Amino acid sequence: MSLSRRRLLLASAAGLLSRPAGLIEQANAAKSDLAPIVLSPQPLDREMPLAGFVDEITPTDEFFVRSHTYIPQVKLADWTLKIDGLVDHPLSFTLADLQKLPHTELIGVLECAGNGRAFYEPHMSGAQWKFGAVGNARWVGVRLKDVLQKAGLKPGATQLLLDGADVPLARMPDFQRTIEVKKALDPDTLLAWEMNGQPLTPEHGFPLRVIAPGWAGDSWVKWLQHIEVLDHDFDGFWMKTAYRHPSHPVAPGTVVDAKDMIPVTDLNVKSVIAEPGTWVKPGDVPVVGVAWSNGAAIAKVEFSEDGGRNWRPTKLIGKETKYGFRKWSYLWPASEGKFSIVSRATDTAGRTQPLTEDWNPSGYLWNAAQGRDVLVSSKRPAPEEAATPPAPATPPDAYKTACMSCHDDHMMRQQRMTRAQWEKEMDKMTGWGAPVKPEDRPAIVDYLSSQYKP
Ligand SMILES: Nc1nc2c(c(=O)[nH]1)N[C@H]1C(S)=C(S)[C@@H](COP(=O)(O)O)O[C@H]1N2
Ligand SMILES: [Mo]
Repeated sequence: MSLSRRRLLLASAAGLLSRPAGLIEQANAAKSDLAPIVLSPQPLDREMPLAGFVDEITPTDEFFVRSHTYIPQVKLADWTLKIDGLVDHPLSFTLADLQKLPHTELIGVLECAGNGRAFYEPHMSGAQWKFGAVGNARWVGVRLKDVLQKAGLKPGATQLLLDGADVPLARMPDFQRTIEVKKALDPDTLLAWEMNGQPLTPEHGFPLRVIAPGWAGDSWVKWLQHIEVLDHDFDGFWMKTAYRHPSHPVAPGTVVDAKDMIPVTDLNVKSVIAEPGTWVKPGDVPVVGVAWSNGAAIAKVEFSEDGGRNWRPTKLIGKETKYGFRKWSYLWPASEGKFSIVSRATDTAGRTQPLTEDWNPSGYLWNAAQGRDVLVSSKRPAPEEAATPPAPATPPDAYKTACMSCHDDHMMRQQRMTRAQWEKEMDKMTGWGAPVKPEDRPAIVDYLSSQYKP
């Protein structure tokens, strides 16, 4: 469905269609708003633009994609799910075997732990996600608990090691994650083969992925092919080092001791304004958006036109689902001027979005209420003169072999790091097998820290 059509349906459903002509004009002006934002084409990291938040269920082709390595093309005929380790019966399932178990459907938000990383100061390395590394889908599959029951957990089982069919680049550690047996036995934790009524696409984990509702995306393992039941914590890179955040607030820029870092699990309460975009005509302007939390229902969403000084109640619309997006709307009497519009959600567990975010070293779980500029004017603003970017410096030849064998310039262009941060990144990447000759390293770091600085 086209964006303009979606907007009209939405506005009329919400009883907001007071100025249809203006709405159509504005919708047409903003059609390009729906193009996905590609942070990195290979490995694919793609974010949903703000206009995508008009939907309660995110269409699959607009849904963000986050992959640490290249997307594997799994052939169903060659694929099985193996379960072994601390189980009574090690088993191997085909997709048809799994589909004989009772099916469950769940509507749930998948959000990357790094969503909002771009807003942290000081900046840190990693994909510079803004708002759209999150979506809400209808997932169908089996309960993980039913699958585990067939295999039989042995006493002492504490963790499930989950591995997908993706293969790491160079010496980068394989993406392997664990979840506690307690989360695995939760009746809402699924192994899903369907997203929004269709088989999973390769990007989203065909043929099978983990659905860990209420938890950040790093636990939602894609292309799942192996579950090993363990009686201990797993110390692979993606558990022991990555996806951890401080157990207590730290000053921005702090190097946090490993013993004070805990795994990222639950999502934070959060909301986003889908509409209006950057320009609207004065009048009663329909403001719409979504809110979500970690499985606690949304109690209220408030709206501010002045950067969070004064708040107005909004109306919760659509359907309440435990783990899904909750839509909300507000009819904003907007007069001419420039505004900083913000929304703030509160869940039924009493959590509210903060106005400022506590910093953490990897930039996880941003949920501060985030203001955004909108111009209210009866005249369409002249398109902004795109500033001519300075001609890029010529990278040293070694940069191409060292960095561009796995990455793409897109990844670099997002980064805004100090020389010390680039040195640290070089240590990590050479450790993972980036082909860097020691004598070439200073020139590469010179280039990176002069081109991609704070
Ligand atoms: N096997 C595997 N599973 C994975 C990943 C991955 O790189 N490999 N990325 C994870 C992360 S960090 C996120 S945020 C989600 C993204 O899911 P999506 O691409 O379907 O939106 O998948 C998770 N599952
Ligand atoms: Mo993620």
